[in-house]
Amino acid sequence: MSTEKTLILVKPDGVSRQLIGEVIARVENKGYVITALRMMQADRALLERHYEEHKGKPFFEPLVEFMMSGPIVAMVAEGNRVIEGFRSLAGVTDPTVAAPGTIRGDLARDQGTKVVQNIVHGSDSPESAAREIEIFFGK
Ligand code: D4T
Repeated sequence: MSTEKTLILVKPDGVSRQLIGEVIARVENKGYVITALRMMQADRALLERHYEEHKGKPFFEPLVEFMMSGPIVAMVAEGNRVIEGFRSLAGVTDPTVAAPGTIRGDLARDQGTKVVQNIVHGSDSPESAAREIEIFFGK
């Protein structure tokens, strides 16, 4: 049985706040294995593909601008049920109410910006993970 994969992003707020190591440590301490990793400056075309489900929503343009505002780190983590497991480590989207103990709950808060700045992204299904890993790492 092959183990599951997920795409994790450390967003520009996480990189600028020097939380790359903190995010990686939480993923590795949980027991997942990081099998690919790259730091990059994402461009609009890549982000529009990544966030295509949000096209047309009021936060779409601020989201793309925010994600282009500085470097990001993309990684693939592997392990049984890693998709669900990383989303649990990350906490809910809104950092104000994300549970203490989670990445967003411990490390992020509402900054009063048009888009939520919440340190990390994690794929939400096996289909999204496959699609997103291809966007950031190719086939
Ligand atoms: P990502 O995709 O970044 O892991 O975050 P989530 O899975 O938790 O959230 P999402 O895809 O629904 O949203 C993507 C991105 O948009 C921001 N956002 C989202 C926002 O600023 N306002 C909103 O109302 C929503 C739903 C936060 C994450």
